[in-house]
Parts: sequence; C-alpha cells; structure tokens
Amino acid sequence: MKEKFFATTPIYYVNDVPHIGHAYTTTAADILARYNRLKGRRVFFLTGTDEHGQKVEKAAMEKGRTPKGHADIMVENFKNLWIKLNITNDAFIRTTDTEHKKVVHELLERLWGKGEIEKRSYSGWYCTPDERFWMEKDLVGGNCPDCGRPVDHIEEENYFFLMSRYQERLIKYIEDNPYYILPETRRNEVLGFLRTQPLGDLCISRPRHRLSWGIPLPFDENFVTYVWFDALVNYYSATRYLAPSVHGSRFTVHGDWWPADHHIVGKDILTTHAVYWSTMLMALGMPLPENIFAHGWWTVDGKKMSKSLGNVVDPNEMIDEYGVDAFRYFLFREVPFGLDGDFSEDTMIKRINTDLANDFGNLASRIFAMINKYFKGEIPQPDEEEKEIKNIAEGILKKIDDSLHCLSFHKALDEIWELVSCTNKYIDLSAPWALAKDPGKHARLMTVLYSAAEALRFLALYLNPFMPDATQRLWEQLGLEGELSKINLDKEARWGRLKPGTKIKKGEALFPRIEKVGSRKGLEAGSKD
Ligand code: ME8
Repeated sequence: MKEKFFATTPIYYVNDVPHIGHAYTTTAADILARYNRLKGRRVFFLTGTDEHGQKVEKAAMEKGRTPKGHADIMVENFKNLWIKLNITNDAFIRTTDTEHKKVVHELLERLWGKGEIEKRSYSGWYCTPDERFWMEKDLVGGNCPDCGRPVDHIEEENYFFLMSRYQERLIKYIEDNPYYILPETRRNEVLGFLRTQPLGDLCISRPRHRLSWGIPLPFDENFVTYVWFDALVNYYSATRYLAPSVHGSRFTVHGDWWPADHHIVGKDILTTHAVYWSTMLMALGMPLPENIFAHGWWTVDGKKMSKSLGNVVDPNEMIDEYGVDAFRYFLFREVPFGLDGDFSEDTMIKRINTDLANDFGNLASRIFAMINKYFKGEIPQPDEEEKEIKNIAEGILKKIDDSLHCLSFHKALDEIWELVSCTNKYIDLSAPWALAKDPGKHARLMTVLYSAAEALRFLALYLNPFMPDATQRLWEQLGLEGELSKINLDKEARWGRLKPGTKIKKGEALFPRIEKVGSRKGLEAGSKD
C-alpha cells in the first residue's frame, strides 16, 4: 500500500476574492486528503496563492497598494475561506515566500546551465490580461484567441525555455501513461493538439521595464520570471520548505514528497500544467506527477460568473446560509467531477432537502428515536448478523477506493447512498414499530435496531471526508468517542464494531429542511477587497 499522498490545488491569484470555483477545487483536494488520512497514509495537502505578475500588479495599483501590500490583504480572504470550509491543507504557499523564490532561482540556474534556456529577440502579439504571447496566425479577428481582448504588438529580447525539444517525449509520455491526464476527454484534447501542432518554445521572462513585479532572473537582473514559470514551481518548492519531514529529510532534489499524486486544476489551466510543467520537469530530469486532473467549469444560472454580471457566488455566503457540509456535499453530488455544472440555489435546496434532510437525516432521527423509545437510549444486543446489510456496508469501502482513485466523487457518493437507501428500506420492511408491539419479536427488534445503528456508523465513516462536521456529530450521537477524522478506516469499516450497551446522545437534526428560497446578496459580503 502507498504510504504517502501528496495533492495540490492551483495557487490562486490574489487579484480578486475567492468564489465557488476556487472553493470547488480546494474542497476536492480536501476530500482526497481527508480520505487518504483515514486510510492511514501520510498526507501533504498543499494550496496557496499566486502573487506575482501583471494581474496582481494591476489590481494593486487600482487599489493604491503595493503589490505585496495588496497580496497580504487578499491572501486572508483565501485563508479565512479555507478555515470556514473545513479545509485541512497542511501548508499554504505564497509565491512571495523567500524560500520559494530561492527554489525558482535554483531551477532556473539548472535549466540555464543545461542549455535549456536561450536568449532571443522576439516580436509578437501580447495579451496583457492573460500575460501570454500569441503568433499572428493565432489571433481571432486581431484579438486574443483565449479571452477576445485586444493584443499589443511587442518587440523585445527575452529568455525562452526550449520547450519544443520535448514535444515527442511528452506525447509518448501521455500515451504510455493513461492515468497522467484525466478525465480522458481532456487527455485526448491535449494529445490532439500536441500531435497536430508544432510546440513552440516558452518565453519565461518579462523585461523589467515592462513588469517589475516578479522574481528577477538569476542570470539577468534586467528581467523578471514569467509568472507561470514561477507559479508552477510552487508544487515542488513547497516540498522543500513546507512539507512535513519524512524520514527526517526533505531537502533532496527528488525529495521524499516529490512527485505529487494529484495536481487538481480547472480545465482553464490544463495546458500550463500538462505541457509547460511536464516539459519543465522533463528538462530538469525530475519525475512527473502521477496525475493531473482537470475538472469542469461552474456557471451560475447558465451564465459565466463575472463581476460585471453581478452573479459571482460567494462561498462564504453559501456556507452561512446552508451550512458547510451541505455546500460541500452539493458541489460533489450534483455534477460528475470533470464535467461543467450550473450552480443554482434552487437546485442546491432540492438536493439538501431530498438527500440530506429526508434520506439521510431522517433515517438517523428515526433510528435514534426508536432506540430511545424501545431501549432507553442504549444500543441493543443483536441476536444475529444481518448478512445482507453487512455485506453492502463493508463492500462499499472498495468501491469508494476505486472511485476516488480516479476522482469520481459523485460515484463514491452514489455508492454510499446505496447504503442510505438500503438502510431506509431495511427499516421500512422490518417495521420495528410493529415488532415492538409483539413481545415474541423482541430479539428481532434488537437485531434490526442494532443493524440500523451500525449502518449509521458506516455512513459516518464513509461520509466523513465529504461532510466532516455532520458526520462527527453523528458519531457523537451514536455515543462514540474521539475525532472521527483521526480513525483508521480499514479497521473501523468492519461490521459489528458498534458495542451493544453504548448510550446514544440526544442531538439536533443532522440536516434541517430548508423551507425558503435562497436570497443571495452578491460577492462582497464575506471578503476583503
Ligand atoms: O489560474 N468553475 O489562478 P486563478 C470551476 N494562478 N473552477 C473554477 C472556476 C469556475 N467557474 N473559476 C476558477 C490561476 N476556478 C493561476 C494558477 S497554478 C500553478 C497557477 C478554479 O485564481 C479552477 O481550479 O485564476 C481554476 O483552474 C482556478 O480556480 C483558477 O484560479
């Protein structure tokens, strides 16, 4: 079994406040990190902020701040949101960290020393908001093919990473490693363009006179490092100064934590990861990550989220309104990870009421109410083992494992919901309220309510990575002690570990029904701008 697990989110730009898109990626990584901790692995879960480059410099200027001063204010919005969302990141990297800058220098020096970087004069079209160069042939109607905004003609000297050298090697790597880029449709897209278009070299510098907010090139002070080169290095640099130490050392090039198991990103930044980062690592002679997963895009009521449309959803507000667990659950239950999704509060309310309040929450309330009524709040002694429900409960673990291996969060939830449904059916068919009326059926009543409570314990275990607070409450209501997030899943996911005689505890409903239609006020509510 793999002993350690290293997952990353993108490092987010501090030019703006976080929204549900950022919450989505970070929660995905959190679910994996939590799950892997339950499986007994040593986990390094990394997130952070991308603080250099033109976008941040421009946003800071507009606010009359220095770029670093601006970053220092904005970074708090991300850190606070992660606390509120119950995110268990082990480290938070900022690209303005001195240690990160040192590693960027080190890698640039190595590439320069190996002849992988070259100085050239360049003329082309530059999209300032996207910080990307384009060739004449790429432009669409004279504008940036990515964002549609006007581009500037630029002629200057710059440093180039000789990325084109790696085109064939990269194709072969992606072909040989089907798990490297997921989902498969995205992998095919990347392969499609790599096979049909020549890969250019990557401009990795910006002249200082045009942009000063960046890491100076170690071999030429007149230039700063291109923000994407600096940003991608974070995944590795963090292993050098932020990761928990493994076997006492983390300071080697092929360090104990590198490579990552998953880089989780949105589909918007797949190319930078699949092509730039992969070839940078190849040139450095470093191992590539196990997997890059590009998830889909959230729109809101069918439209792209934008400040000008005023439809940007503030995750802080969603958490205040619906609770952190319901929000986390909705994001991963509603849309298969990898596909685009549309966010609407109405749909979320329906999901919460149907899945959480009715199916799951009511199930728990009914079981607890009957244990209180018929057994004075003590888990009864079963008379026999209920093979069917036991096999379903225990069998789900392997299915969750397989689903999460390819980041199919919705599939894992589907599997877990099988247990919710079958426990509901089990209660309905066994009809404990009828058994209770017949003294001859007392043993059967004990078996049924024991088994139902044991099924709840499995639900608490399996759902913990998705809904950490509610499952901890369920755990405590079952009379169980300790932090659920610290247990060992393989040990606990065995039928019969719930001890008869355990006193259950009275508690609030796990998920209260939501009666009203949500009222969203707009993004500015929870964050400093
Ligand atoms: O690109 N739906 O940072 P960023 C789903 N700094 N996910 C979304 C989303 C949406 N509508 N909007 C944003 C950058 N995201 C760089 C990354 S990494 C070395 C450097 C999420 O602040 C999604 O994960 O623009 C996307 O890839 C990321 O936020 C972009 O964040």
